Amino acid sequence: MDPKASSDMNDNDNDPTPRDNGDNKHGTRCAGEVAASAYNTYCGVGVAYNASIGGVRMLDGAVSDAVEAAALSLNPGHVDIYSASWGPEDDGQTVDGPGPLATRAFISGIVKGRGGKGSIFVWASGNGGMHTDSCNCDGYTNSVYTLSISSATQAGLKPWYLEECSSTIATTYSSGILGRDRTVVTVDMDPQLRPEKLCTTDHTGTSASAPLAAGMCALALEANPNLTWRDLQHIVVMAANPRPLLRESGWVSNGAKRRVSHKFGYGLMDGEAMVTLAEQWTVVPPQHICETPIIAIDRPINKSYGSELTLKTNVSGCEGQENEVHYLEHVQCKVSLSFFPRGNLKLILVSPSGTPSTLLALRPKDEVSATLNDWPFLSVHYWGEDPRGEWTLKIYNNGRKKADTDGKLT
Ligand SMILES: [Ca+2]
Ligand SMILES: [Ca+2]
Ligand SMILES: [Ca+2]
Repeated sequence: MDPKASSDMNDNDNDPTPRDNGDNKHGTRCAGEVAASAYNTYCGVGVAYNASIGGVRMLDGAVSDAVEAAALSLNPGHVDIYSASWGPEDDGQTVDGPGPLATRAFISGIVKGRGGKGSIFVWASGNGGMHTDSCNCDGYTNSVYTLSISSATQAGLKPWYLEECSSTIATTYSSGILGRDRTVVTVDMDPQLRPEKLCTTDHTGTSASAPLAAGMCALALEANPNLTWRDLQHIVVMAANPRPLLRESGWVSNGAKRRVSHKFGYGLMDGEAMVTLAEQWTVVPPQHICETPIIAIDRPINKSYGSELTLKTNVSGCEGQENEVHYLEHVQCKVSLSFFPRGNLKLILVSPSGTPSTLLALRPKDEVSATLNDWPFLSVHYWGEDPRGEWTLKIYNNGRKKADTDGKLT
């Protein structure tokens, strides 16, 4: 346990030991997956047992933008990887993300963390599958700066809690159907330190997947500490293995001939493949950001069921300029619109290579709100593609709920 990677934002002290109310074991369980010591006689071993680990107590009290920002920027010269298994409500009707301070914490971590190589933020993609939630409506996991991690059952299938979206980069195993599929073995919290209560065989959900990913990222950094935050994302993409997960539908081959899925990203993370790649990795050139001209012409979104609105735009990839993009990593599509109910809408972006990516899937429970305000939908599905050519955005009104008035794409 590393005090320099620890803090208690709820009680404003240095000791993050949880308050024992029977419910505050989540962080301890996640920590055990990453760094439980080798050769211990209690539970399984942590993925990265040479890593030191700290805890940030922040969710056992009022959570503000400032608290989140402080947690995400804790000692960024010392902490390499931040693993987060929390976020907005998974109720299938929320569109919410980091506030201004947390956003600055992410950017500051990317720019200044790890001596300028960039902090690694690993994020659970969310457990709202039962409420048809979309992880692209969660601004933390939908962020370019986070590695968003999904879950697969031990059989390589989609678990009931999984949220599908285009910002998920890869997957690790976790729980599935209770009683049939296994759950994750890890350290548990017992304030009395009773040996028979120090372990659990019941850690579940994408919360249990993100720490496994964080552990594998730690192994890659152990093999090669020079990796930047983008190198690590490249390594995750290249080392991910779709084969164990191919029984699930929805895989497409993108323009770089890499299979990708809205359920699992590029596939099951493979620690050995990541370490092998890390050992021989050449650091990628600086990130180029190319913005296409904003299309700011209002267009109606027809209220009738099955209506469809198509926009096309030609993209140069800033060819010939200093910020020319030779191959794609993250694609953000910022959308402002109003339509009620918002959950009726499905947004699909198609790249010049013909790769379709669902930016927003139908969310039947999202029938309380009507607007998206410059929401930066992220797709990682175009990784390695040439940006140049015609991009198509399609907006479908395919929800079952009746819309009374036309909406508007702005
Ligand atoms: Ca404390
Ligand atoms: Ca969610
Ligand atoms: Ca992300």
